[in-house]
Amino acid sequence: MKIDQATLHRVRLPLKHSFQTSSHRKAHLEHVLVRLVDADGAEGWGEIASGSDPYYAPDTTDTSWLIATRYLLPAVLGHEVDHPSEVAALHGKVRGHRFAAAGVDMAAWALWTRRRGEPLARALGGVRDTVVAGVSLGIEPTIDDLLAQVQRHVDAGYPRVKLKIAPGWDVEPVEQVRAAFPDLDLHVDANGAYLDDPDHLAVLRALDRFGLTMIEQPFAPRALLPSAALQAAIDTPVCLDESVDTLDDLRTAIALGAGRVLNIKVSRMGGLTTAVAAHDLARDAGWPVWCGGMHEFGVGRIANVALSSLPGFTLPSDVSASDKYYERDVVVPPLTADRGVVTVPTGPGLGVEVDTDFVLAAGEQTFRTRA
Ligand code: OSB
Ligand code: MG
Repeated sequence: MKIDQATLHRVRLPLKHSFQTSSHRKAHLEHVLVRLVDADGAEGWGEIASGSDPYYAPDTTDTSWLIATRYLLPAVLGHEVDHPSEVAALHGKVRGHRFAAAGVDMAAWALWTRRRGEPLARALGGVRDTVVAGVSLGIEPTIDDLLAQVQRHVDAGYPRVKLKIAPGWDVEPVEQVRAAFPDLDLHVDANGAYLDDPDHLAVLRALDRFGLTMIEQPFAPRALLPSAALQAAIDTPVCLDESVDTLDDLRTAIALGAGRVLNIKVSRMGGLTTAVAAHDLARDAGWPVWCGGMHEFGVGRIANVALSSLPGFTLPSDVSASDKYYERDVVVPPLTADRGVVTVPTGPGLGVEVDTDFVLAAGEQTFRTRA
């Protein structure tokens, strides 16, 4: 296929319930939808799920927009590719900016599979018709508010709940949630907020007694040595998120024993192509994986669902139904979950339609063709 046209659409959606991590609070998301059109007029959509601010990753909505328009799209437009995995090599000189690259990669996969009449999940190597979704819950003003949020999502049937933690909001909320939900599949995510010092290590070790499925990203992204030392000292598996941007990061983490579980985020790793390769590497190392979310809109979340149908995704993914996040979504139909089970689309490409009227009305866009 030859990618002839590209359009970027900046879309802002308010969150139903604002979300706080160890580093920041957000009440809306501002993602960039990527539309690629080939020489035969077929189209594919991807999503650049950068944050508005550089608090999870260095990327932001603005930096991703800049890199996509100035570097990635010009490198891709007008080139003939036989397979979406070739797209990354076309802009291979660009360092970092994986969120932007992920949106382009995803659109190329969506386009290629749609042309072939093949579901995205099957093309990626998916083997499951349904995937299990968990929910990720932010830091709440009080523990009672948190307990109410957990109850709501348990009542909706989600079988796994992840709690954001931060120094000062850790042992106590986890202890109370565990006491109220003794059998729940529960895990915590620190987004790198803990230091390799005695006070923080004591807290992390104290979390070991709650039967958590994992402690996600306790230390800063590059702090793999403290992560390996913690993993050696506790029974709870350590899961890596921000520490693994590339396949080389993953090889290093595995060699060091810096964890035992991998959160694969399509955005963080630069696209579906690398996400599948990370899945393969983790499987060879005996690390179970799951697909993390960036509060994606329907386009990115459908891609996450397709990815989660691969065999190594044995833990629930952050692919909650659209109504967990937003009043309305950018795809039709929106994603639904039945007691936490999401059906993998079987139609060609993403298997859902993008609500183009809504996306076109949503705001800023830029159109590019071959120079
Ligand atoms: O660490 O997984 C994370 C959202 C923003 C930044 C970081 C993270 C998250 C989430 C969202 O946990 C999960 C979801 O999309 O449901
Ligand atoms: Mg995380």
